[in-house]
Amino acid sequence: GSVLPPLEPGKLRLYSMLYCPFAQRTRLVLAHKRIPFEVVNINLKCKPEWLFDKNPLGLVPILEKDERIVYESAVCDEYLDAEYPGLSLLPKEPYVRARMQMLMESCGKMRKYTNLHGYCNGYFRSQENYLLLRLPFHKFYENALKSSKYLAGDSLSMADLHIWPFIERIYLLKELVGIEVLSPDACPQLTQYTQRMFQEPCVKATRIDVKKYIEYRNAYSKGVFPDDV
Ligand SMILES: N[C@@H](CCC(=O)N[C@@H](CS)C(=O)NCC(=O)O)C(=O)O
Repeated sequence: GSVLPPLEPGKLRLYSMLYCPFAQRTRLVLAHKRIPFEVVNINLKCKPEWLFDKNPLGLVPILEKDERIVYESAVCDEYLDAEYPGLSLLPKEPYVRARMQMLMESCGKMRKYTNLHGYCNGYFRSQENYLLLRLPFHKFYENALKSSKYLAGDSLSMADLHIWPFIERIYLLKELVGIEVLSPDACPQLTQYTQRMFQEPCVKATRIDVKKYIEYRNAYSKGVFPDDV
C-alpha cells in the first residue's frame, strides 16, 4: 500500500477525496473559518491499510492533529466549529438549533437521492424518475427558504454547509444528463439560494469543476481511480 506521509506537530490534516460530498462538508467549514490545513487525498478504490487505523470504517473525511483523530463529516464539522475561533456556525438558542439539526438530518435520509454515480449510470432511467428527485428537495429546502435567505436563518450556518454538497450535485445533473431537476419555475427559492451560495468564498473554494468531474466519473466507471482526486 501507499506510504503515510508524516504529519508535522501542530498541523491539521484532512484525509479527503476531491469529489466526496461528505469531505466537501468539512472542506467548506475549513474554508469558511479560514483554518489552515493540509490534504491527503485517498484512493477509495484501493485504500491504504493505515486508513483503517485512523477510521475503522475506512471512510473519508477524517481530521488529524497531534494524534487526535476525528471522523464522520457532521462530527468533524462540529468539532472544527467548537475548536477554532471565529463566529460559530451553530445557533445557541436550543429551539433554533433543533430546527437546524432536523433539516440536517433530512439530508442523511436523502442518500439515495444524492448519489450522482447512480444517476449517471442510468439508475433513474427516465426523465420522469429523475424529476421525482425534486420532491424531497422541495419539501425540505424550498420550503425552508421561503422564510429566510439561508437554510436556517438570514446568515450562513452549519445547515448550509452540511447540505450544500448535495444541492450542488443535483444542479450538476443538468450538465451531466441534461435534466434540470430543480428548475427555476418549480424551485424559485432554491434557484436564488444557489446563486447566493455560489458567491460565498467557501463555496467558491470547493466548487466542483464539471469537466474534471466528468473525466473522473468516466475513469471511475472503467475501474480507474485518477491520481489527482
Ligand atoms: N457518514 C460518513 C460518510 C462518508 C462516506 O461515505 N465517504 C465516502 C466517500 S464519498 C467514502 O469514504 N467511501 C469509501 C467506501 O465506501 O468504502 C460521513 O458523513 O463522513
